[in-house]
Amino acid sequence: ASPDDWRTRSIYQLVTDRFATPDGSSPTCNTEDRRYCGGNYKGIINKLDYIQNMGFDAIWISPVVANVEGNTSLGEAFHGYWTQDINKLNDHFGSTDDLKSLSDALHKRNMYLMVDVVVNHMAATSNPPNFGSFAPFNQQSNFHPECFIQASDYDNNQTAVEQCWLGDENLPLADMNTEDQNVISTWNTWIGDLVKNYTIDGVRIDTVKHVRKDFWPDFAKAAGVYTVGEVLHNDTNYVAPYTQALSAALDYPAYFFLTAGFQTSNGNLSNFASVIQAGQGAYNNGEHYMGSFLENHDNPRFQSLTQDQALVKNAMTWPFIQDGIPILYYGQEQGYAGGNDPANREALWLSGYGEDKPLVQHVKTLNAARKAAAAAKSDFHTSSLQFLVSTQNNLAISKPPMLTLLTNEGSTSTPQWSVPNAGFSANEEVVDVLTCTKINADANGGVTVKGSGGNPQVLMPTSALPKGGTVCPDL
Ligand code: ABC
Ligand code: CA
Repeated sequence: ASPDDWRTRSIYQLVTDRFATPDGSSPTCNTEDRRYCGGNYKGIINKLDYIQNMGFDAIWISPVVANVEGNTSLGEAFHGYWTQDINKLNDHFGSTDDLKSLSDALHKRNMYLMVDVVVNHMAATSNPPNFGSFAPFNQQSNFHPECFIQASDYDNNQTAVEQCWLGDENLPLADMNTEDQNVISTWNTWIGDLVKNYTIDGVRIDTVKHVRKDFWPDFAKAAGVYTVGEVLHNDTNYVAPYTQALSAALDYPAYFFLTAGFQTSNGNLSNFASVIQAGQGAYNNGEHYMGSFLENHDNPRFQSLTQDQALVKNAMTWPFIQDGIPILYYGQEQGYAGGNDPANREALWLSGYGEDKPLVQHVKTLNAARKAAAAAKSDFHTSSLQFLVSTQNNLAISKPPMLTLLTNEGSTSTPQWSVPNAGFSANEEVVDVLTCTKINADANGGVTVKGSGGNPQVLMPTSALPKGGTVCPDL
């Protein structure tokens, strides 16, 4: 599927080992142990209703290829990022047929499959690595000479970031020689075949800033589908060139300012707005096609930063009302609060998959409102949002027919937004889709809104909402 196909989608990111067991059992899963817990492709297939009921129409799964086996200094390769053999699947997650069945099951539901891929390195359990154990890259010359990336390299030595190694002495991530013609053509052939064999719709690419930029366009072309790159950096100017090399990037700059802005009333939402505006100017297609997220498997969950449910709801709202593609990390909807890796990779079965939880409902409404907005206004996805209010504590974000009101004042506050030209028609009836409360715009199409409990509001004209739909069915 192309970037344009993906832009209307909403992605549920899951860790394959931690999402669902094939028989629906609930084995213990102590995240600190860093061991396989038993989730797999069959488990995912059995729980697609749960994902689809929330309104997601795509999933992003863990890397699929064969990894380091057994225990290491950092546990087992349950996350899938420690490649050994790129031509075999990780059989902890199921067989070739199981992965094909997952792809089929998704497509029957008109859902997309995104697979995570790692090109930058292979993982070793000794130093120096036993290069002969890698397949097909079994020669030392397939790799850059060993040197570990130092923390200081990230700011001033891009060559080291690209050609030195991630990992450590105990678990070196042997860095591929992505300047070597044979390595390059092997990777390009491999990605084309992988996408074809499993009918993959999109690719999330790991460690993108660790490979020279001009490696990526040919790789993306060989993939032939939407490619979204992980460029772990907080600066839009650093991330921007990668949005030329791939379809788009994960919106890490937004992530850093989103979490900082909403985790306390001392956060600064106007700084957050500035970063989004910078992205609208700097990225290849503005913020369109960027992967927008509040949580992922590498960072502490938002609820490990604050438990204030109003702040949580505000921050969670952002990915669903903006220009890019929303991504929700599994477990966020169940209120999971794990801190840094590995604590943020909890087994979802321990939650019971309750669909009546407040944040499950929140996500469901947001996905449905996004769909309704696109159905009501044909340029919803192609238009670029505008900040009509941007102060330290409040934002009003216009993406017609939606006007989203966010605040970081917290659950004990009574937020207020005054938006003189909100873009509605004179006196138009609008509804906050999160509470189904109606108000009327003023004679200039503006609104003055007094909220409660520090909650966000997502206002849409009543006329833009289908009667009997998921959003406020009783209007
Ligand atoms: C293991 C342990 C962890 C331990 C780590 C050192 O080793 O589990 O507890 O902290 C996989 C596994 C991990 C495992 C690693 C290493 O392999 O999932 O559990 O961690 O064995 C991707 C994936 C990630 C994956 C890999 C490796 C790469 O999403 O899941 O990890 O295939 C760097 C890379 C980034 C990578 C990330 C984990 O490490 O760039 O691609 N993610 C700075 C650097 C970043 C760096 C980050 C974390 O630190 O600039 O490049 O990411 O080390 C902002 C700045 C940023 C700064 C952040 C922290 O602050 O703008 O630049 O990031 O303000
Ligand atoms: Ca590299």
